[in-house]
Amino acid sequence: MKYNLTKLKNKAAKLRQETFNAFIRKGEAHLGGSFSMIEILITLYEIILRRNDKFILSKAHASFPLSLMLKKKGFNPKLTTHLEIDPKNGIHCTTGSLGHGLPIATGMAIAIKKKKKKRKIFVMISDGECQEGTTWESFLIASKHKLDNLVIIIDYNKIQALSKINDVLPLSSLKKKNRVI
Ligand SMILES: Cc1ncc(C[n+]2csc(CCOP(=O)(O)OP(=O)(O)O)c2C)c(N)n1
Ligand SMILES: [Mg+2]
Repeated sequence: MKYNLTKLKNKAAKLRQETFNAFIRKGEAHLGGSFSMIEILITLYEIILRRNDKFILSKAHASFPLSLMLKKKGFNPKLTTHLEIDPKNGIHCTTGSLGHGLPIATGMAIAIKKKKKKRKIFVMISDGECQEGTTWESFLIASKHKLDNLVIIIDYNKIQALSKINDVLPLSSLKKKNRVI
């Protein structure tokens, strides 16, 4: 896999700046959760995703960097906090109410596995969403159905809105829990 790290870093810095400007313009919040996932987004869209793969942003309160990046790629998604389904513009389901993106992605992965299609579903969830029941149900279902076409990325930024994960509800040994599943 060939890539130019300096170019990728520059793209991330530019997207971070554009995200900040858009927040100022629109007067929106959730800057921390948006900034923490920018490098992951750049890596996915520049290196990892193949043509028929789908990416779902479950933590859609932080949708600005995704929408701004999709615009650069020729799509035209709405620039709003929370995402509304718009497949022709790269938004494959409605997300924003936390804990929903992963269950939807899991269902999509089961469907494409049954149809024996080669594509993969990538989904980014937040560490805050790991406190939710729907997330654990999805982990268990993905494991039972051996969903090797589902890639779950957890943005473990240790914050949730204005608090720290460890102060609200710690996720201790997240790695171990996932290994067991
Ligand atoms: C079901 C639900 N409850 C509450 C909210 C309000 N809310 C928006 S962001 C957020 C916490 C964000 O923290 P985290 O989920 O860890 O995402 P991060 O921004 O840190 O990536 C909350 C509680 C919501 N969007 N959905
Ligand atoms: Mg968080």
